Amino acid sequence: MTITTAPQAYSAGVQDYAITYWDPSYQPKDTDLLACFKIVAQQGVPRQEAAAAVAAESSTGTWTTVWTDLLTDLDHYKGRAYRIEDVPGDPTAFYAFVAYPLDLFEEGSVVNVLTSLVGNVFGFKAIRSLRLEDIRFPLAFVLGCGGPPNGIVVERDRMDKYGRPMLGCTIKPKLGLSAKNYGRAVYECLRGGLDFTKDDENINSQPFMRWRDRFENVAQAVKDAEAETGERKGHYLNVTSGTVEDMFERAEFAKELGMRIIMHDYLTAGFSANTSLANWCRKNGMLLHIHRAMHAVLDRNPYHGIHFRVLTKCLRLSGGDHLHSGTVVGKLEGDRQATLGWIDLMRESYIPEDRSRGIFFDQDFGHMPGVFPVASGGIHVWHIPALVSIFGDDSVLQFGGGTLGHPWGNAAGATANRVALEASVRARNEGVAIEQEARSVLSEAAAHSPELAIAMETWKEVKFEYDVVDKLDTN
Ligand code: RUB
Ligand code: CA
Repeated sequence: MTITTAPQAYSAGVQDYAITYWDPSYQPKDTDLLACFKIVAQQGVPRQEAAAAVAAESSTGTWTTVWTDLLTDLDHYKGRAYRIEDVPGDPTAFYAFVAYPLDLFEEGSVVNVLTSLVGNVFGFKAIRSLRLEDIRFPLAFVLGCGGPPNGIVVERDRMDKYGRPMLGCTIKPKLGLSAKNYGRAVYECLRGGLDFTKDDENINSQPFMRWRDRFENVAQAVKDAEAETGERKGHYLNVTSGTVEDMFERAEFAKELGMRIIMHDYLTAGFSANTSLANWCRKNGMLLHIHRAMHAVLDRNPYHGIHFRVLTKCLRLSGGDHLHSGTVVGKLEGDRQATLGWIDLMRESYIPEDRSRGIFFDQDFGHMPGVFPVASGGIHVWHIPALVSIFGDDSVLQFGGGTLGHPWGNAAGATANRVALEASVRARNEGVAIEQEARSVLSEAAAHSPELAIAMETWKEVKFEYDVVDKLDTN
């Protein structure tokens, strides 16, 4: 590193970004943090200049050259746009790859990485639109992050559940139930065969059900259902609050009640709160469920924002044991190949570049534990064979309406899901192509389960077949 103290080489002027920040000869180092942006430049702005401007504004640069550049080793600290690629099927946009030296970022802070990479640069006038498609976090950065407080293997032992996906349910209606009725709904779902129930993302501590009352009634329901079934059960108590002090007070109380798992809305509450809570969970032996409310604001527009695969990586580094991943088949958006890509990013320790799944870089998570993907949103018994085949065993399948909408009530809805799940897993283990054979697998199981038969009848016409807005870029 050379630092020039005499600024004799300086001449003032508007930054010609490409001169300093475009370097196609650069070979990224293993320790560099790499990013891929999808850029649509304003008319007349050359691609290299736009890519270099993004590299500059997200690292060391500003709109003009500054004499203090000569007081630092700019060549070491600057981000470099090192490659430009066409976007398949779209002549208006291009991918720009940028390499950042690791010492631009505070160790262990995804907050700091995001403030640089998706900070001011998104408002740049010379750019029509910008999307952060992927980040390669170097292993050196990964190892400085806490990651999931427990991870998949530890959670299976805690919950004493193996060889199948786990089953959950979001209690509905989303808002308005009193604490006592809420506890009753939880108990019915858990005794009927679910492993988990869940607070909805917007349940915090409203006037109709203050958090302490909810926690007490839910704790009783969990204990009663465990006693009745002889199985371990959990309810994700949402500790998200308007302040982090309140969040920790709620987390402490959940622990005092002997609860196994709590929940956090990581995007609305923010990454700093999330990492602090994950660290608390790790110290206190609590599992942490993560909801992604607000993600579609950031990730759904193919030309703007942050792709969900980036939000997935950031959450794994920040910490969480479960993360909502979409369902592919349910009521909410999720392209199949892209979803397979980000569920690999949640669970695997090494994920190679795979453009057919939208993965732009090899990603090494080292020994960092994996996160359970959570499939949730408009799913019901008919979807179970497809869900088992898409998500595999290390997942949580959650049916809100698809449990509580059962004409015979919550417990019957839960039983229908449990029977359908176990039948699907058994058929898969026997070598049946369960996605193609869904109808026969479920019908055979329903012959011995009136709860499943009624569920199949109730939701036989409910499908969510719409065009995907955020498709992978292909020709
Ligand atoms: C599901 C639900 C979840 C959404 C979140 O309820 O309330 O919050 O699935 O979406 P239901 P995602 O099962 O009744 O549709 O998991 O895609 O983030
Ligand atoms: Ca919800």
